[in-house]
Amino acid sequence: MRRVTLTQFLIEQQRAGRTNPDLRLLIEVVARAIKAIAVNVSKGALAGVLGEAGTDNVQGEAQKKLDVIANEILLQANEWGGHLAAMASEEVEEVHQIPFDYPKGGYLLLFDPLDGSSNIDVNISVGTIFSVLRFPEGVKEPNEGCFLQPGSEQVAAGYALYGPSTLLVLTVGNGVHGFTLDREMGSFVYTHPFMTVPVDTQEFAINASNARFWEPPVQRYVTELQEGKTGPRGKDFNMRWVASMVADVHRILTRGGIFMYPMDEKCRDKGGKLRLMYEANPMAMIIEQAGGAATTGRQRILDVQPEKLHQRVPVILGSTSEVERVTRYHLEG
Ligand code: AFP
Repeated sequence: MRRVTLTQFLIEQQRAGRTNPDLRLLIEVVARAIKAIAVNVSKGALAGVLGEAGTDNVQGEAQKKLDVIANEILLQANEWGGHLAAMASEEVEEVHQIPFDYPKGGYLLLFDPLDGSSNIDVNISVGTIFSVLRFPEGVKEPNEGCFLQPGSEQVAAGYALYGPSTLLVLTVGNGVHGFTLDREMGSFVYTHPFMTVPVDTQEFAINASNARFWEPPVQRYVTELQEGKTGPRGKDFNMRWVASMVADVHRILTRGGIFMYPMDEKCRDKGGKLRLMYEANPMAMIIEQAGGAATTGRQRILDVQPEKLHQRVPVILGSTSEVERVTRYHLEG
């Protein structure tokens, strides 16, 4: 069987007019950074990378050493190539400017360097999520305003899953494609062409410890799932919750299901739990490109007009019929 690497895949996408040299370079550089993060994640205690860094990020959450390392790897890898105008990271409050000695390019890169990092110390899968936007024309100095584009404007989105194998899942607006890292060769191999969210599902993912804080539509929906064969759905459902969004979303891409971090009374004052620009938007683009749906419960995620770089939103995504049902419950209520 012909082994297609990420590089070959991207060149073929470019020949077909779906990417250009700058976007190709951007994705290749992100993939290279992901390989470096994978090395650190897999070494764990041997490299002394577990545990707290002793600092808080912009969200006031304790940073893990690997949060800081992954962030540095992504920033440094992407500064010099000339393809970016600026970057934004979950771990950095302000826009990260490209240093003066490097040329600037036409794209903006946003990322959550290590999603699910509370799972690092217990050796459970974590991930990296990224989103690519165009740098608006006519703007001289990149600022926060340049980033405040709805998710529908993304030109590419992807994630890396550091699990038993390291996977890179990517969309440039032409379906969702998965690559597995061949550790010996050091290259990503095209292993999952045109991934689609299976339509039929019997699995849901939600942090059920928040049940008493949920809004009535989510209470209603989850209760119906739990009632299984004896309830209105007439079939049993199973529940999974990894608490690494990347791992939960990847499972849904592979075998279907619905993922919810809905609005609840605990996170209402923040607007939700997950971040719009570098968690919800890229995952929503991937899920839609794979034939699924993604809403806040009240609105398509990709239509949300961002107001702040580190804005949070409720997230409901996965198999279309399930997402539509729970969204309908919100709109009816
Ligand atoms: P951390 O990166 O702080 O571990 O947060 C992970 C996350 O943003 C997302 O990946 C999970 O789905 C969600 O939070 C888990 O939240 P709970 O800890 O409330 O279950």
